[in-house]
Amino acid sequence: MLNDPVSIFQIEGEVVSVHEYGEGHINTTHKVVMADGSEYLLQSINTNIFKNPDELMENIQNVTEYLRKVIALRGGDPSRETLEVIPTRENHLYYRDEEGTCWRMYHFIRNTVTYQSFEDPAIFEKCGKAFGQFLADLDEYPADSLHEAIPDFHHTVKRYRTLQAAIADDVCGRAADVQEEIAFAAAREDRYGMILDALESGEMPLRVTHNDTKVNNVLMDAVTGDGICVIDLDTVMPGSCLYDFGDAIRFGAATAAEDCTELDTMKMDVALFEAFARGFITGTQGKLTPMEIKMLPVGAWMMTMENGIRFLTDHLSGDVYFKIHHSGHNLERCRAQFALAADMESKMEKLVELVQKI
Ligand code: ADP
Ligand code: GN1
Ligand code: MG
Repeated sequence: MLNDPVSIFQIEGEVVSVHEYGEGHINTTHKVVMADGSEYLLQSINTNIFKNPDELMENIQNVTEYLRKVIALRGGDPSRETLEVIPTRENHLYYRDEEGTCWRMYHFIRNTVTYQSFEDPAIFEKCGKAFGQFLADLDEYPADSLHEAIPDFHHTVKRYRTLQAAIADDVCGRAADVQEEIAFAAAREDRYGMILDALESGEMPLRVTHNDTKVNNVLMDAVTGDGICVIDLDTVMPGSCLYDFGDAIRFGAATAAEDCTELDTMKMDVALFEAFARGFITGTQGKLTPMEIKMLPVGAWMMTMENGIRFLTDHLSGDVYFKIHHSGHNLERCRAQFALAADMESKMEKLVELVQKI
């Protein structure tokens, strides 16, 4: 842990507490409380995953600066509706300690909550609106100026190839026990290129997207429930709106947790799907093309399969990517994702009808 954040970052006063915070699988987050009641968010960046923290932080700084202007122009509150990086005393965007750990600090956005799941479609609709609005706000952002923090992040075909390589290597000797999951992924191989093909042929536009729209990556107002601020901007890169829509549905419209072990409880809630879709389409302010709207349900399925494939890959590789809380955790996550994808398949026609109607 950092000894004295005040000596490192441009904040003043006396620290009264620092404690671990949030439920992310990648970075480690702390909330810092000061004697005068002000609060900050201190994060160590996972540099196993984000190999170039300079580029990463440059992306975040540029995107948030841009968003502040857009938010002000549309009459919003830039201090609450986007992240603000607090630089170090030497004016760097992050601090590298003696052990090589990289730390960054943000203003803490108060009076907000993050949800791990939703029951009320009206609140989930607000979450959809926030993610849709995020795309609309970045609609004219110069995509070429973004560094690609993780190349091929949503290249589902390559994600599947990585799984195949992990099966072949079988470094932990776990492949024999997961034949059912391997077969589930293999049976769907011909569909993993659906979004990539549409992007490549130009049928669907490449946009600046968030790419990690797990619903706990939007801060919601504690009183009104409105989606206030989209956070976790590490993976903002060119992509498809289907990735952002899809990942949020995968996590937030599921009837059980991402790692649930009672697989028959893992379904997609159609009412939640519909609410989120309405919010998302509204938030994007007419920017989505008819083809994108039609393919939104495919995005949800693709992101669910992709995460299942990634969890299975990590299980086979010895749990080197996602934080786990117990042995076998990534396999549980994989199974839950595959159960959810199977349920989505059975509802696909209905979902396509729904988004057309919206
Ligand atoms: P990870 O990449 O590990 O998911 P996040 O950046 O999403 O890390 O942060 C983890 C959690 O911390 C979030 O889900 C949210 O609850 C909280 N959080 C992050 N940034 C802020 C902020 N600026 N203000 C208030 N809460 C925040
Ligand atoms: C990670 O950082 P977090 O916990 O919001 C991951 C996502 C996965 C998600 C699965 C950079 O998201 O891609 O969908 O876990 N982020 C990265 O829960 O790999
Ligand atoms: Mg997060």
